[in-house]
Amino acid sequence: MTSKPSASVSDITPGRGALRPARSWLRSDAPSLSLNGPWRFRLSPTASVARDFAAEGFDDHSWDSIPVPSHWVLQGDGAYGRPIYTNIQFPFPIDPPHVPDENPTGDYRRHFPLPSGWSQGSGVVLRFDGVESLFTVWVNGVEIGSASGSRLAHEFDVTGAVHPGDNVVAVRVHQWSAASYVEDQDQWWLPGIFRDVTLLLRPAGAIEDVWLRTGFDNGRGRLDPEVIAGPAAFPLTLRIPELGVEQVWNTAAEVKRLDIAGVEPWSAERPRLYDAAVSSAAEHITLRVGFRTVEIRGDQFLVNGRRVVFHGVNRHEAHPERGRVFDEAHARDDLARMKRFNVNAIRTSHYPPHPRLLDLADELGFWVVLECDLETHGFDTVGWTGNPSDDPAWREAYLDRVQRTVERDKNHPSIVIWSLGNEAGTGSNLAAMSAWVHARDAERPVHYEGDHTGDYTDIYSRMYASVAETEEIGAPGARSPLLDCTPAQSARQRAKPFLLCEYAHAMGNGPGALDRYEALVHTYPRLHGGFVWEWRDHGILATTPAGTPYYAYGGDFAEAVHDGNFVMDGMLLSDDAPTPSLHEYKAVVQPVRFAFDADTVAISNLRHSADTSDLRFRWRVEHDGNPVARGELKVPVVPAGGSERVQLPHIDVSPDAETWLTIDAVLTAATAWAPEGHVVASAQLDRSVRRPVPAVRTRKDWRPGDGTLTLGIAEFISGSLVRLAGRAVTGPRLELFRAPTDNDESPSDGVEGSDASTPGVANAELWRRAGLDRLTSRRLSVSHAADALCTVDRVSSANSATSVTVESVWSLEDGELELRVEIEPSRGWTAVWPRIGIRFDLPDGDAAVDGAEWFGLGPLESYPDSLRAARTSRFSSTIEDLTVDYGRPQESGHRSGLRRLTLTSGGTKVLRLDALPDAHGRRPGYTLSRHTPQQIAQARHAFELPEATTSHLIIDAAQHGLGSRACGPDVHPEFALRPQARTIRLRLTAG
Ligand code: IPT
Repeated sequence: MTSKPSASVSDITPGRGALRPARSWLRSDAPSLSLNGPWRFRLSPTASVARDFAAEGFDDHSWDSIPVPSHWVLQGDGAYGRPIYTNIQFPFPIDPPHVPDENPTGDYRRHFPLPSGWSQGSGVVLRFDGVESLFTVWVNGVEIGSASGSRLAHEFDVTGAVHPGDNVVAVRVHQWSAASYVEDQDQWWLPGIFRDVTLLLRPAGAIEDVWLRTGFDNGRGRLDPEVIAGPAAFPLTLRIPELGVEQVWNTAAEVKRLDIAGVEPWSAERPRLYDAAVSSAAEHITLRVGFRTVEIRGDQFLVNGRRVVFHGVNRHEAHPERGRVFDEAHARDDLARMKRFNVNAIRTSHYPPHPRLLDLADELGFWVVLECDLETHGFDTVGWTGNPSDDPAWREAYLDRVQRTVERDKNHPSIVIWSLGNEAGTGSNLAAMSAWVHARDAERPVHYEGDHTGDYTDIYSRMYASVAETEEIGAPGARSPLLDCTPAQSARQRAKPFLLCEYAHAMGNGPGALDRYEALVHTYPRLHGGFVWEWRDHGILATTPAGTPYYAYGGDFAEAVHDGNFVMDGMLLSDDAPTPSLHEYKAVVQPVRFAFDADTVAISNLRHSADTSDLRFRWRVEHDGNPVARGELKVPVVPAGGSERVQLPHIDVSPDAETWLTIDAVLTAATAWAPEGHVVASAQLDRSVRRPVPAVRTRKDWRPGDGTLTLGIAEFISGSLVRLAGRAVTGPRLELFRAPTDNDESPSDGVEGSDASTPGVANAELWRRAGLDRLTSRRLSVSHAADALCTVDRVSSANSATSVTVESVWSLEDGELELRVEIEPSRGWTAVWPRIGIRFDLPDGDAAVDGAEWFGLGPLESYPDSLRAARTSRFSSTIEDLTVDYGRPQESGHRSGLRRLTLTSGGTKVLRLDALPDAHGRRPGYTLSRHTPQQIAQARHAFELPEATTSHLIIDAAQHGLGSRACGPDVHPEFALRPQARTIRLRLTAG
């Protein structure tokens, strides 16, 4: 053991002894030895345990074994503590740079044999690709150094410490350190050695670093190489066989720019890569090069001279069992899924991912905003007092972080923007990071959202701006001051390209209004799109004491402070299932758009640079959802930015069914991310003839009755329905409640939308106060007419004076049973309503109602501000598949635009409902579920829902929109459901 001063957990400096400058993560043929695998492991509750374990001869036989890479809180079934989820909050006292003495500390040890021949004349480097949060390394008892920067690579020179034969490496990892104050990202705190550990042989004449910067201009590629190598490495050869490049450099001075003809550019759409190699006599390094030029021209961000629109997602490294431990197959599947859903960009929120992820991004094609590992959000709680971003003591740590970020990943063509970090306030250390990046890489712009006034960044960026505010930013004539800006600063920001680094918070059921943001991007060229928050839920796979698996969120591990299910805010569920929001996103951002007129369709290509030669255009005609004709449209190849108008096929219009034409743009050939025939874009045209809706028959012969009778397939006792088509059924009862979505549960900031009159209060709270979840009713009257029954009920809730009058008329019309429900609110209702619906309960009896077939909008759930993925056709589903298993149970399953619904039981048709449009032509939606909204609202997880014995059908005249108020704008007023009178008309027949 040496007496070198060791790192203390409250050291602000970024460790001691790691190699600098940082360098690229390169593929080399120099020998290496992976130290991944089982390590000996011991966890201590404090940082102040004896360090004797680092000694070479220490006996670790009594220790446990843990896999590297892993997070110790996800190993050993709770034996090593549990994950903690916080968003902004620090899970320790705000006492920078100190952390509590209660500081879980993991000691790791393993032996490794030094491969023969490694110790002669060569260097040996030990690389850690990710350790959370502060670690110290010993080799054979010699302290090598320490480092922080959890998602950054750290290399140590261990040449003098290793010896032939058996060696032992020991690593001490502290969960908390000064660095935790600058790693306060919204995610699980997951300590441990969670990325690869590798021993690298550095031969004499090795190539230390290579950077092949590229550019592209009109078919010519520019290659601007930078090589860091000692004189012994020369001569060096650069080879790009496919381009006929073979360049020998005898000295460092000869390393010069190359101009190459006949090059195809790299883009996210056509990610053309060329294999390149840089070799010395001692080492052969291979890279994949993509030629592209990034530039800002005026207020536009261009790649290869063309404007880029980011249809992006924020991507965290999250896996339900592995946490932030990289799983390449899983990551590749995720990226392929992004491509299938028309996602073209990734922001690596909020730290560099595993280095391989960027190889995948280069290869599959994404515009990447690569973000540094930096966030100090918790200082917001104390008005940013003591924020490291503006404290000179932290300058070196900030610079070290951004240097490690840029150096590691600089070779990737997919990276088009560097981002300094997230939610770290503002200050001189951020400005210093930006200055360093500009000096090191003059070509890629620097992004940091927190620089609201644009003092040191190149792009204007915001998060969660409303549609109206985004328009104010983009519109040429707009003058209103921007957030935190003086008029002059506003003008400066308006002169830059704008992007939404986060928008459309996808927590639970939502977001709404994606299409409104998208429309702006195509109106105002300064607006460059954005990145949805976020790609996937971060649920952690856990089991209940009864053995039921579920996805845990904040609070499920008994954390002292936590932020609940705010970590379940992705477009993908924890188990990789895309939510309807991802389908909506795909439809909203589709790169090909269709505009119909009488007998032609204009097909526009909104891509960056790729034409449509990879697409075929299939069409089909359906009558009431039944296919009657199909074919293929002959469409000339449409260049990027172009449009072609083509003749529609002949459409056979049905006199007595709805006639719909659907056009799908599909891939002509399989790609790395989708099979042939994959639908990239689609559109529908309604060619139905208008058919009259049967008029409501007015009856004059109403008389009081006892309400016990049979009308066709319906049986009533005391005015209440008891059976339909031979099945026990109760209802209809007024249903105004929906199990609040995460957006419904979020307090209003009064900015946009429905209840700006009650800032600071969640809609769900207003609904509970009004008793919408506990309605009671009083029957006012029951009357009979020939073939008809009418009931009038007054529906209200405890301690409420507002009410709704519900008149239900059952009658036989043209031999069919019709139900007409008139819903009339009293005066005095204030807040929005979640829904205006009627509910039928269908007890299981001998056979549960367990499926639905319908003609209407589908196949997935849809809401008034999220309708773009829905199409009009015929669909069927099991009752389970109608509901999305959101991380926290909530409203789900509403299908809009209903025409006809058939309930099924074990595949047998039980009951058919035809929905008639109301006097304004509006159609209802339906929800079929095994639980009531009230039951769903009580459950924090799906496993808490009661055993179901009844199926529930709700026919909604209307639903409130979704919005994205959990973090962002409320439901747009157009889609907010104000209390109002509505009519529901159904025709019911036996299955
Ligand atoms: C924003 C964060 O940048 C992001 O990490 C995430 O926490 C998101 O919110 C919400 O899920 S910051 C917020 C104060 C707008």
